[in-house]
Amino acid sequence: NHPHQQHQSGSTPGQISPRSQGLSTRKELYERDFPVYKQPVEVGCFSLDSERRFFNDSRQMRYYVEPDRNPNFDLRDGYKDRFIKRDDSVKEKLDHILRWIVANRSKLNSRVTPASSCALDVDFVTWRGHLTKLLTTPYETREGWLLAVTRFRGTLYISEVETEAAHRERENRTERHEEMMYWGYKFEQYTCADNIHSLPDPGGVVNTNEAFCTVVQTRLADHRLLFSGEVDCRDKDPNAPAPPACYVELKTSAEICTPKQRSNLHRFKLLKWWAQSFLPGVPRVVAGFRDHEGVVVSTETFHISKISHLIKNEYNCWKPTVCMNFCCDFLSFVKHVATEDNPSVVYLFSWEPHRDVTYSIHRDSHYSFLPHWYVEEITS
Ligand code: 0WD
Ligand code: CA
Repeated sequence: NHPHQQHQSGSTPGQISPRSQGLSTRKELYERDFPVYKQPVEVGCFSLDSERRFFNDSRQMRYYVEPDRNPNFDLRDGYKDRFIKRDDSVKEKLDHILRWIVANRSKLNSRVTPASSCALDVDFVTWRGHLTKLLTTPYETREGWLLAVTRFRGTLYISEVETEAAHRERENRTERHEEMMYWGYKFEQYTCADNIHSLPDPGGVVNTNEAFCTVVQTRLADHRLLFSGEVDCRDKDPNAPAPPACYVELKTSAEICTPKQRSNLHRFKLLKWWAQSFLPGVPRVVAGFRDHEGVVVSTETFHISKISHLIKNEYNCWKPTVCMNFCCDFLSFVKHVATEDNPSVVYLFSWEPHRDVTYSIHRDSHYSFLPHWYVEEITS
């Protein structure tokens, strides 16, 4: 049962160390041709309302309204008195995606397969944000991750577990950090309208429970993926291309005053922005640049397809192919390791910077994350 022999096509075996049974994250090992990544197709969407209730529709969709050339958005406005913050100690795991699957199962079983093999016709179900973390792993030097995996009816479900370090970070945030987390949502309020005919309402309440999520299907080499990601807004032109091509991702970032700051944006932030939007096929990111007082003084649109050219001039920069090949090899590794098809078994993959990816196996533990209602629904 040597991992080299089981390793599937599309990746070289060198990354798996036989001694540690781990997967290397060294970037040099992933510099090969860009793997096949099929154009992501939106298969559905869902909304979470101001109380975090699930709706199988696009009621929380918002529409992008291009800001002035010289915006003057005060991102601190409303932090004290018009802000309802989602309780981030509540771990929702994959629950919203699973609810979407239950409500839309007929869209997923297109092929005729024996009832026992692959009930969903996909290999992996996860959040887009978890895949973003995988894409950026070969370049990450600060934060590790924990990913719980369960094989159920042939499909591998991947759900993040908060690390000790992330838990401590969350419980010990400074007041400044808490406020800066609000700035991103406030920028959304300045640039998004509720319908194509209305304008943004900066006087309203910011409620971070609300979300619009796209559900996309795609394939990375031989891995069939189904994942969901939160989408900030869409182009309000009714003639804009179909989703996900009409979607717009919004970001805020510190104002750029020196060539060194621009270089750092390219080398570190654009990696995260590219990975997050490339995965679901969102074509552009609009960045609001803010000063130290939290006032947005300019905006800039980054086209995802142009980012790889933008960064080519940077010394020692990240490469999209390394990100995609690492993710692909990690998914192959997961397929080989997580072999027992059992909703209460969790294979816990863990990674810390400068280390290999390792795993441990947990039966009927607090790591189990597929809810009974889901297991029942899919089994029946
Ligand atoms: O419970 C959990 N462990 C997680 C829940 C982990 C990751 C995600 N979620 C779910 C939530 O249901 C949320 O609606 O996150 C959804 C968004 O998922 P995603 O698109 O896969 O996440 P990601 O790409 O990391 O983040 C997209 C946006 C963020 O925007 P910026 O511009 O900052 O990247 O979703 C928000 C945030 O606005 N966001 C979250 N919202 C709710 N819960 C979370 C989170 N844990 N993380 C980011
Ligand atoms: Ca955003």
